[in-house]
Amino acid sequence: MSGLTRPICKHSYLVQKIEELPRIIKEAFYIARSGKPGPVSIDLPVDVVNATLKNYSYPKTISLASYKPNVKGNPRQIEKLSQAIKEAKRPLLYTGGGVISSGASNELIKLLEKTNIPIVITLMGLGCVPNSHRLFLGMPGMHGRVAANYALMECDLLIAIGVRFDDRVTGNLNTFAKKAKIAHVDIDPAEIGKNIKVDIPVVGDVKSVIKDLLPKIDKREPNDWNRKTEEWRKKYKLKYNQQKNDKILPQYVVDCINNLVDSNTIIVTDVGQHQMWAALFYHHKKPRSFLSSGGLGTMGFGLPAAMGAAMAYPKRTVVNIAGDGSIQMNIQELATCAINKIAVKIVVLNNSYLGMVRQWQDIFWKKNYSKTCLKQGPDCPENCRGPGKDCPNIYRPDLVKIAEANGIKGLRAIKPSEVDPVLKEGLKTEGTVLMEFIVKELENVYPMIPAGKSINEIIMGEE
Ligand SMILES: Cc1ncc(C[n+]2csc(CCOP(=O)(O)OP(=O)(O)O)c2C)c(N)n1
Repeated sequence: MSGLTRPICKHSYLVQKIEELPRIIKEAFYIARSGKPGPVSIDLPVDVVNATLKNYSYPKTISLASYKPNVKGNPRQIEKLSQAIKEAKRPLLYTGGGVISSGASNELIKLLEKTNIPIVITLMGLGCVPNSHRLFLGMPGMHGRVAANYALMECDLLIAIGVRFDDRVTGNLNTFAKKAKIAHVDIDPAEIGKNIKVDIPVVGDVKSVIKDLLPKIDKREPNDWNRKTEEWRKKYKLKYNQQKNDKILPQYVVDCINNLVDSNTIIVTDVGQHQMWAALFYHHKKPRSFLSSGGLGTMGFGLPAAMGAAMAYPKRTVVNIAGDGSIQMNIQELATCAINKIAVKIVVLNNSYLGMVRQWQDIFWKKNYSKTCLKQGPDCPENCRGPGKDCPNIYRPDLVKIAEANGIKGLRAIKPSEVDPVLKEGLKTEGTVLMEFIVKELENVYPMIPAGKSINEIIMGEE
């Protein structure tokens, strides 16, 4: 087991003697929570589980020779960064999950206020600064906002904080932020220089580094660059047109959620198109309030993660925005919710497809919708090009019935006019509720920069 978990965990322990257990537990929690947080696995063989340890105590201190996270940034590197900010004409902040892990939102907002530097925030960082902040340009990358991507293309100083230059953000590395000097602040030295050459590396905890940086920089007034980025933000708005559609648009459902929940709400997503619509259209207000599986995004993450959030914060509303594919990965947990009274509000954006894969088949594989239609049945043509008017296959699983069979309330909206009432009823109902929204099947997430391409190859999508 420890061999299996080692490559996918931050650390893996195999307890061989019961006497080791207190030290291992103490170390495991320390490793999991410190530095760059990550899972630690403790493998307990059955003889250890059955053994008894008398008079145990946890060690008071921890000393791990090979693990000493460097919290304090090097003052000379911080000085270099402050100098670069002074000299830059077109600086840009590129921030991510590290800001949230480090609890550095307040410090980051102070940095924004003092410097007026525009900011882009990755999927894992959403909420570290509220979307409503005047300097926020949006999420960057493959499904990011145009303004955020144009800013990455044109900046002359990129201040990357708690990010990892993920390929979904950078696209083609040969053209990414080509005009910029790059500074990278991260607690994990292995992240620095991993994907991109960095001019000013700063190894340290994000919060500590920003705190040290703040007194070293002068107030910076908005300039032409601010006006330019603001112009892009106003010109390239995220849009959808529910009025023009008789089918429910997924973006509209997310927008309606915005109007009905308070700022304490925790949004949890699965993986797919719905994840991108939640990231783009939800009004993120606070850190640690948007849980999503980034990187190797795993379908089925949403419901269990939402259950964990609901158990940790029983007074906060927890909404799991899921796809009809993802929800079925761990749908058995509906019973766990019912038995343990775990209140998760599940919003399924049901497009009858593994939508994100279908979108790629649509754009890059000549609409060869292979194995992505979830209502596929025996009469389906081998190379279906999408649901024709007479599609005979309506074997879509009835999610409302599945919810009810597990002792959970199920609601469904088919027409746009039903979206708001269903959400209102679902959100005010106590306990777990599954709300199914039958959305337009072939809607795509735009804008989109195809994998490995440059920002100027962006596909804007239809009006
Ligand atoms: C466990 C797992 N299998 C496969 C994938 C690849 N994948 C990414 S998105 C996606 C489709 C998700 O479909 P759905 O949950 O219905 O969401 P939609 O894209 O339709 O919103 C798939 C298959 C994945 N991310 N995780």
